[in-house]
Amino acid sequence: QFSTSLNLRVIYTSPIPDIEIKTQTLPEYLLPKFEAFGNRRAIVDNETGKTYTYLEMRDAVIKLGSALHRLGYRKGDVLCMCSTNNTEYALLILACVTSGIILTTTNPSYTSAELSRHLHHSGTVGVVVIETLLPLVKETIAGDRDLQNEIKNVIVVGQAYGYRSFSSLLDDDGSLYNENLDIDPHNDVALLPYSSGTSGLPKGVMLTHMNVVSNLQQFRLLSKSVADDTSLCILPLFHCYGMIPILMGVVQEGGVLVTMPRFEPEPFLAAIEQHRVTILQMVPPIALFLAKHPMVEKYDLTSIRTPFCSAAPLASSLYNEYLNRFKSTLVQGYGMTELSPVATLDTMESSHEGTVGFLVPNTNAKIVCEETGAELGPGKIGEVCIRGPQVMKGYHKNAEATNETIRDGWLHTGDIGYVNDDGCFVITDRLKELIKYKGFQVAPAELEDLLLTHPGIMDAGVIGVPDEDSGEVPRAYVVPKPNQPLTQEDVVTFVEDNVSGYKRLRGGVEIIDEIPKSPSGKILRRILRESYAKKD
Ligand code: 4UU
Repeated sequence: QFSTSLNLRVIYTSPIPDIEIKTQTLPEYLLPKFEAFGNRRAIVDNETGKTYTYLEMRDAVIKLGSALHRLGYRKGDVLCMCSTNNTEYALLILACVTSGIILTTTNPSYTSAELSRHLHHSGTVGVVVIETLLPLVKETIAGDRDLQNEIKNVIVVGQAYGYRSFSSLLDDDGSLYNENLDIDPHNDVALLPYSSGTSGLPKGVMLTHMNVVSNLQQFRLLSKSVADDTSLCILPLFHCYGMIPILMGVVQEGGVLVTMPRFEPEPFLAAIEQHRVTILQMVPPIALFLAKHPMVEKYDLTSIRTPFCSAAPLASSLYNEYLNRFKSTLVQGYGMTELSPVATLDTMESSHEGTVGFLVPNTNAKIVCEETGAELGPGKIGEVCIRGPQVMKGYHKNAEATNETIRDGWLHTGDIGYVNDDGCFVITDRLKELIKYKGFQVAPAELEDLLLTHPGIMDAGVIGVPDEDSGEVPRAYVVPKPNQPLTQEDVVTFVEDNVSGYKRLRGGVEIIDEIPKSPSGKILRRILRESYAKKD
């Protein structure tokens, strides 16, 4: 699917005709569906067995919206959720997006310093936290005057003396629900997940109501998720993948979402068997586990109809191993937080080794040459750029990064790829500095900033290096200060002590004399990557 005109524009479109996307807010889009699905099961907590039907879920989100208004939260206020997956998380996401409150989310493995930056940067005025993470939140706020002034409440999922409980919000009568609903679908932000984009530190991604309403309708045409689907929500709800395609994608069809707090092999397999899961959204390390681990044979996983994999490159060998074991192709999707998040999708029928499928409808793509900016035809490799109603409004309080990323309406993904003869997209490499560890984002700039605070380090550069189990792992290159004893272990330990577990320097450390840089001072990561590749 492409067209070439005289001025050499090569713009790709979806094989599916564009659809009409009505201008709507998320409450206008979602709530009537919940009402129509009535007494069907909507969300189930795998740990506690707690279940909500669609009507109960609708009532719960209205009560939560009303309770938040009663507590003083107004349209546009930012609430932050710090939790692993549970039904409360799903309810809070739906409550915020259907009541004008902006939800931002953190990785539950954050350290206090990481959480502190997130709370400051996002302008959070209220926190919802699970009991086990309350000490972290308390410690983070207690040491910080500004956070103490800004944050109105800390609401606890579970029980904690002296704190308002999430369950008490569900006792609200719902009468104030309508108070925050004067929402502008094109401008008002619904969700504020964090992503480092093509460079630098994590940034708040402003997804408007129409970004999300559009993407939900765009991907449903290809994804073929259906009303009798049951999905196991094992991927984190704090990430765009969990919030939008998994949670909202399943509930917009009337399916069942089973929440699970973390990946543990036996409970994961048991949950698939017990709940007869039909649609399983994965990242490559989970697909790898299913394709390879002997334990998998002990469980009945025949209920899985749609094994879906996204968020990081899927190796051809893994695609084939999965096919051999399950006699079923893995269906892939490609996108990014900044794209709400879906840009391309496979279908069961179209899934091919190595491709990420077709553009979703109402979406254009171009592949541009990194050097000349020329638009490239099928088979030619360049940077993938995307245009459509799912392109974010911008980065929160960062016009510079927004203008660098969105140019003339085109979102520059920082991914390298091409379009094959069938019109399917193939992602071959990453131009941007982002590292993906098990599908989680690790921003090299963040680790470099940290390394520079070490008293023995003069300069530092971080890259991702390939790893079979997790996709990529961070590796640091450091220049010691003169006459300072610095060992590789010092550096690994220093990072380990200061960041969440998933950002650790699993790819090792190399002590070098100089970090290669461009004349403008940018780290030439390509040279570090090449030097690493030569080592093998
Ligand atoms: C190679 O990971 C995501 C979004 C995931 C997603 C989930 C369900 C996409 C479509 C879908 O249906 O977002 P971020 O912001 O965390 O990371 C985005 C980056 C991309 O720019 C790319 O480098 O993650 C990488 N990526 C992929 N790489 C995402 N999907 C793929 C993929 N193959 N299929």
